[in-house]
Amino acid sequence: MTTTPQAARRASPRTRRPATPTAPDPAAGLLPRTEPVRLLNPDGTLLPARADYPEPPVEALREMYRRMVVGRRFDAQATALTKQGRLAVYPSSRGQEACQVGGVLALRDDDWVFPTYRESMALTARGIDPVEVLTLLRGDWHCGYDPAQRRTAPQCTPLATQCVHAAGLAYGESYQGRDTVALVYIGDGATSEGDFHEGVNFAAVFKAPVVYFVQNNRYAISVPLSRQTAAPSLAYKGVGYGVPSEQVDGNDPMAVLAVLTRAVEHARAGKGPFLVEAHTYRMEPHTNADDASRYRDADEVEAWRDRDPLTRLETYLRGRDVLDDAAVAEITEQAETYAAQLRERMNTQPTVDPLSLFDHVYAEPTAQLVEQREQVRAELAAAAEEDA
Ligand SMILES: Cc1ncc(C[n+]2csc(CCOP(=O)(O)OP(=O)(O)O)c2C)c(N)n1
Ligand SMILES: [Mg+2]
Repeated sequence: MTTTPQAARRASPRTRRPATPTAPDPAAGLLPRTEPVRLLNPDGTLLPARADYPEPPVEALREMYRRMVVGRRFDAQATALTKQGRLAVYPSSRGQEACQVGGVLALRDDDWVFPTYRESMALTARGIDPVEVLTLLRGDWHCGYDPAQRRTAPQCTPLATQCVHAAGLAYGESYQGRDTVALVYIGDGATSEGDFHEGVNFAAVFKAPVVYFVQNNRYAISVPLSRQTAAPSLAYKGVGYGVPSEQVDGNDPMAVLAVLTRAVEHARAGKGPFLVEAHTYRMEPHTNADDASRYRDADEVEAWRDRDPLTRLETYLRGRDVLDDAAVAEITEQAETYAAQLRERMNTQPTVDPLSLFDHVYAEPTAQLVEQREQVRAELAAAAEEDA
């Protein structure tokens, strides 16, 4: 016997039609938390433990503190060297120590770093000779260290181009079966550049193991964040490319290390790129050649002084009994020695062969380059003859 639909409805009047199943939101896993991850309060006290970001080992945090102290001293010394005419220009990262050092500590030695002009401190924290780091800013040579040997790209001045380089390198590494991760340092302003979007998109499509680490220090020279983007935060730029992201308090060293460690693990596990935005602040002008008082209030700078990443970590480590006055004095002394040696070595003027300018531009020099090199050689020879 067949039953009509009407008869069936009459037979069970209380039966409800099943709700249309809603598909899970494919973007849900990609969005950052609405609040930046924070593990330490600005006064150095510990926040309640969280399962998603466990506290890094205390020995790692102590080493992070040491490198931050030495890094800050290096930074002050480099700024002083510009005043003595020993450096052409220096972009300070004072205030950004947690990011500078945290990015490096989250990596293995055989991972790659793609820095900008602001990452001198990160490079010294990676163990690169500070004189070699400052070679570019002294104007002697494009890069003072061997990028292949140090697994560290030359510091990049054209904004965001390193995003594309890193995507290519990381893809190449994974293509060859290696589990290398590339970490890209990039500023808030540079996330408006096409190369940022192209790099992130390529890395996402080809699952390249890259961590894009945005140091949002609130300014791109004089342009404040409010004129840079209308996005809820820069971390949200990941979702459009299918890249998971996170925001972190960039002045909380513990949180920066925890978040970057997880981001690096994600990339290394073959899950593709990860985007981290660190909220921090550039305490000094853009470079020694900039006057920041023309575009920001002293009150604003003062307010950020209370969120200093060094005192925050120091207070925490003292509370854990892994740092005391004697240990702080020893680390401070190490930093002073580091700065004194740098000062001394930077007082020696390097001899640079002007013709070396033409080396390494291309693997095989072009005809034009050979011609230009010959022109410079002839001019130098003529000048030497005049002097004789
Ligand atoms: C392609 C390109 N455009 C413009 C510049 C000039 N420039 C140098 S630094 C800078 C600001 C970058 O700001 P941000 O990305 O926030 O990095 P920060 O300097 O704050 O670390 C600009 C516009 C450049 N170097 N490259
Ligand atoms: Mg900036």
